[in-house]
Amino acid sequence: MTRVFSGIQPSGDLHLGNYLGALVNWVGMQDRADCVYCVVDLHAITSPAEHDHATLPQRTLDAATVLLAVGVDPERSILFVQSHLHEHAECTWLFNCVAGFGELRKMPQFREKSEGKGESVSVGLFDYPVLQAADILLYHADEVPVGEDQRHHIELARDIGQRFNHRFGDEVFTLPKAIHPPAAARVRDLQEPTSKMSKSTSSDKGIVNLLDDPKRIEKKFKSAVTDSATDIRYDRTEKPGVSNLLEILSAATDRDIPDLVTEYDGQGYGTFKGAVAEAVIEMVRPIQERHAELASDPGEIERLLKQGADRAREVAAPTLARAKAAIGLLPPSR
Ligand code: ATP
Ligand code: LTN
Repeated sequence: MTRVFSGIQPSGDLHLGNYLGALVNWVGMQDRADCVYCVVDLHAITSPAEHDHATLPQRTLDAATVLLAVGVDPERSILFVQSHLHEHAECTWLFNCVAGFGELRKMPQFREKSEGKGESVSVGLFDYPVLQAADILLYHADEVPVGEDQRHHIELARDIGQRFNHRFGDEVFTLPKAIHPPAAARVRDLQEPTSKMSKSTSSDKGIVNLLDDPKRIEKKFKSAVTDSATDIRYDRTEKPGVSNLLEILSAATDRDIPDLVTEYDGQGYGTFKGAVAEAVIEMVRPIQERHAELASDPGEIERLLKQGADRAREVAAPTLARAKAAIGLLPPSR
């Protein structure tokens, strides 16, 4: 069966973009693949701006709770916290000796995040993609569902796996490929519909969090930026606000955009925005209910994460052992 691996950082509330662009896909893939999903807390400590050590444990638990609430099924899939397995950090060290300084320096995410930081930028931030390669390769993942921005990281994982196999023989690693969501799965900021909805750059009014209460969701959609015309049609360039709302409504109701245009054109923006709000509220309602139930019992989440880590280790530990032997490390005597 196809093996899928993906990870998400435990950084802040998850929003509608994360849900429609990534998590819906994670949940759907469980029907056709053997899925491994990870809250990547070791990645979260690579940049000082995002690393708040006081809140990280709770955010890690919160991220796992949201993943369960949206439908990651801990019976069918493996859900765990990255730092609960030492194998990820250890495999990163092996890969550090295979990855090149030059290829890491060129990674677009590193260039962006290190810009203007001079010499103070951490080695961890530089090494971020190598840790990500370890995440993926330890599980023999065939497919990695991620946003377009992660394309270079997945290519690097492939290159590292291929180089390792080539240099040390013994086909230790499976070479993964990235699976990108369709272009339509890009949710825009409600206030600035030409930019993506993003937890680091969107204002509170521009972003809909999965756990926002219905009143708040309604208010945000009612004040979404549209344009000065009144017609409802799909046109990304001329009508980015209306087009974004049409895409959200289409995703929330599972209806085609032309069908929605036929129904709402002529009814005015107020009615249309109200319909989008209502559809999103209905879509997140079961998630919020399930979240409230789960959050009332954090002990149970921790138990599920321990079970996930135990199952993850059954896959990762033998892979790491093979990699260590292949690279020439003497196994300890038993
Ligand atoms: P940041 O603001 O730090 O970039 P983010 O809100 O964009 O964060 P990430 O943690 O980078 O979210 O992404 C988690 C997942 O959600 C990724 O797979 C990413 O492609 C997806 N994602 C994030 N924002 C959107 C969006 N607006 N539309 C569709 N998918 C998104
Ligand atoms: N860098 C990714 C998160 C991530 C990941 C992974 C995704 C860490 N390890 C392994 C897929 C596979 C991000 O920022 N979205």
